[in-house]
Amino acid sequence: MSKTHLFRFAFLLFLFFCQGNAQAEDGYRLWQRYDLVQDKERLQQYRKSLGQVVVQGASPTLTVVKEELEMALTGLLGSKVAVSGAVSKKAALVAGTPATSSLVKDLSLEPQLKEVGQEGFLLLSQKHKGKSYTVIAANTEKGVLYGTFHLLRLLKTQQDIQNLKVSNSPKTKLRILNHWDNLDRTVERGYAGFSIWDWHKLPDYIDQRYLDYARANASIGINGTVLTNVNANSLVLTPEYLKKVKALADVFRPYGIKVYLTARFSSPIELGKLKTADPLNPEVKEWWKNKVNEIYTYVPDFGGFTVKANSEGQPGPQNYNRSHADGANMLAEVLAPKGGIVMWRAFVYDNNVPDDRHKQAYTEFKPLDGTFKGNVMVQVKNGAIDFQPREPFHPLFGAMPKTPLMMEFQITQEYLGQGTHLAYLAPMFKETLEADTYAKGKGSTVAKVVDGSLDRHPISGMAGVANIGNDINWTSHPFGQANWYAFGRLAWDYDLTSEAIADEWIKMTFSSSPSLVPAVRKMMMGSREAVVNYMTPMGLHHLMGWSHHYGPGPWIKDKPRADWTSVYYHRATEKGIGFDRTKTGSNALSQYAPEVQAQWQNPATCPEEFLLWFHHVAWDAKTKSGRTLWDELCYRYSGGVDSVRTMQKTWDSLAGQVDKERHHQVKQYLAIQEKDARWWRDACLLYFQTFSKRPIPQELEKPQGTLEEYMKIEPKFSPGI
Ligand code: BDP
Repeated sequence: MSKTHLFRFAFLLFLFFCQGNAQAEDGYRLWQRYDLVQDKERLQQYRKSLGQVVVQGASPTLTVVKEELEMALTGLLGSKVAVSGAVSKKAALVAGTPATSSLVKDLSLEPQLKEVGQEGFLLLSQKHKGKSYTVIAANTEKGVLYGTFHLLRLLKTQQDIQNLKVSNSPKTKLRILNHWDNLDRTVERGYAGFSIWDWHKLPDYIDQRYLDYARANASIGINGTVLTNVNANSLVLTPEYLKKVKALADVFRPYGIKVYLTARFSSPIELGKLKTADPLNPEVKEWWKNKVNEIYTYVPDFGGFTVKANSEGQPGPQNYNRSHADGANMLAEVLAPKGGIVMWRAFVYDNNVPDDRHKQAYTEFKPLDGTFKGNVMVQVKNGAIDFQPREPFHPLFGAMPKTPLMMEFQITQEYLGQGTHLAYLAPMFKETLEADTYAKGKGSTVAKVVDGSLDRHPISGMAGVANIGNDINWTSHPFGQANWYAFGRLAWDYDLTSEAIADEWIKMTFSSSPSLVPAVRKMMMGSREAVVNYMTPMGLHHLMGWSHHYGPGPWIKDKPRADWTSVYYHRATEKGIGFDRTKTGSNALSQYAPEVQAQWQNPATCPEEFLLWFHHVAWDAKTKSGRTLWDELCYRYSGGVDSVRTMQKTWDSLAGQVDKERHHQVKQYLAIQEKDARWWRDACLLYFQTFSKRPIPQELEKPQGTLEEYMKIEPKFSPGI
C-alpha cells in the first residue's frame, strides 16, 4: 500500500469511528439515556456513592436489576461499574430484600418496609458499622426493581443523593397499557407504525424491542400489558398464538409486567364450534373454563381479560338477553381460581336507544352496581363520549361504590392530532383525576374512586391506550413519549404535578440545561389547551372528520347513527350552539352528584370549558371576557393557532440545545401542527358562521380557504383506522 493509500485508509477509518461513536439521537432510547453526567460536582458525588454495587441473589428480576445498574452506572459515571453478588469492603450501593441480601437484612429496616407494601421501596443513605451505603430495599424483588429505576431517575435528572430518605409505593395497583394491536400488526388508532408485536416471528424470534419496552415500562411502574385490540380476534386464544403470548410473557415477567388478553365474547362459537356464547349456558362456561386453564398452562401468571362487549358491533351477553354482569361474572368465575381478573369495559352505547350517548353507559351500568364478582373491574373512559380533547369526568365515577372502577385514558392521541401534534396529556389526565365527584361529600375525587380508597376496594387500576408502534422512536412524535411516560408516573402517583413529570422527562430525554428545561416545560404545559382551542373550544366536542378523526368535520351528518355525526353534538342553529344536557334537554347532568349539577346546570356558573357541553347558548350571549359567544369562539380558535406559533418560536430558539435530529423532527411536526391548527380554525369558523351569520372580528386573521374547499378535503389512507 502506498503512503497516500495508507493515509486515505487511516482517514476513512477515523471517519468510521467518529460516526460509530457519535450516536444519532433517533429517540429509540426514550427517557432511558445513560450518558455521562455533565455536572462535575454531581458526577463526583455519584462516583463516590455508587462506585461499587452489590446485588445479592440471582433470580430473573435481580438479574435485571444487576444488568440495568451495570449498564446505567457505566454510562452515567463514565467508566465501567461492575455489580458484584458478594458484599465487599468497598460496597457502596446495595440493592435487595431482607430475604435476598444479608446486608439489607442487617440494616433492620422492617418497620419502614412495612409501610411500602408489595411494590414499594426504600431508598436510603444509611450508615452501618461505620460505613456509608446507598440502599435500595424492598419487601419484594419487584420493589427492588422499582427502587432501582427511581434511583436512576434521580441520577439522570442530576439530583443530590447524599441524604436519601425515600419511602415510595404506588397508589394504584394495576397500571396497565392497552394495546389496540391487531394480529396482522395494524394498530387501531395507532400512529407510530405497525404493532411492535411481531406475531409472525414469535415465539422463536425475540426482538430486542420487547426487552426495551419492558425496561421502559418497568422504569415508570407499569405492571401489565393487554397485548391485543379491544375489538378482539379470538385467534389469539388458539394454541398457535398462545405459544407466542407465552414467549412475550416470559420476556416481561422479570420486569414485573403481567400479560393480559382481550377476549372476544363469541369465541366459544368461533373456536369451540358451540351454537351459542350465552354466558349462562353450561357448555359455554365449560368452554371458557377449559380455555382459561389452557392459557395458564402457557402463562402461569396470566393477568386476565379485557372485554369490549355489546359495543360498536362487538358480541356480548346482551345478544342472549343477559346483562353485562352475567357476561363479566362468567369469565370472572373461571379466572378466579387462577388469580386472574376481568376488566369489563363500560364504553357502551346502544344501537336501539335513541338517548343522548353521554347517558348510556351510566344507564346500563349503574343498576348493576353490587352484582359483579370480586375479581371484576369495570373499566370506564375518562369522559362519557370518547377521549375528546376535553371532557367532563364520566358520571359513572362515584356512582358505583360497590364496584372497583378502573380508569381508561387514551395515550394515543386519536382526537388530539394523532402522531403529528404536540399535546402533553398530563394536565388532561390530572384534570379528570382531580375532578370532584362529591360521591361521599367534598373531596371525593375521581382519583380516590379509581385508587379504591373512597370505597375501600382491594383492587384498583388505571389503563392507558398505548401510543406505541414500531417507529424507531416508538411514538411518531418525539413528544408522544412524554405521554407514555406521564401515564405511567400518574398511575403510580397521581399527586405528582404535570410540571414535575414534564421536568423529569425533559431532563432525561433532552438535557438538564437550565436554559432548556423551563422553555420546553412551558411549551408542553400549554400544548393540550392549544389543541382544545383550535379544535373544540368551550365544551364543543366530536367535530372531527369521518373515520380518520384527524382533521375537522363539523358538517358531518347523515351517517348510520346520529351519534356518529358532528351535528348531533354541536347542534348549531341560527339561534345558538351547544348540547343542552340540563333538564330542558337530555338531562345527562342528572347523572352527576347534586353539588356538581348545581355548578354546571347554570350557564353563569358552569365553567366555560364545559359551557357548550351542557348548554345550548345564544350566539350573542355574553361570555366571561365580555365578548359575545360568537366572538369568543373566534378568539379561542385563533388563540389556539397563536399558541402553536409560540411553540414554534420557542422551539426554534432552542436550536443548538437539542440534538439536530430531534430538533429538526419536532420543528417539522410543529409546522404541520400550525398548518392543521389553521385548518381546524378556518373550517370550523366558516362552517359555524353559516349559522351565526356574524363576521369574524376584524382584528383576527381571516380564513385562507372557503368552506366548500375545506369540506372537500378527504385524507386518504390515514393511519390507525
Ligand atoms: C373509539 C375508537 C375506536 C375504538 C373505541 C373503543 O375510535 O377505534 O374501538 O373507541 O374504545 O375511540 O372501543
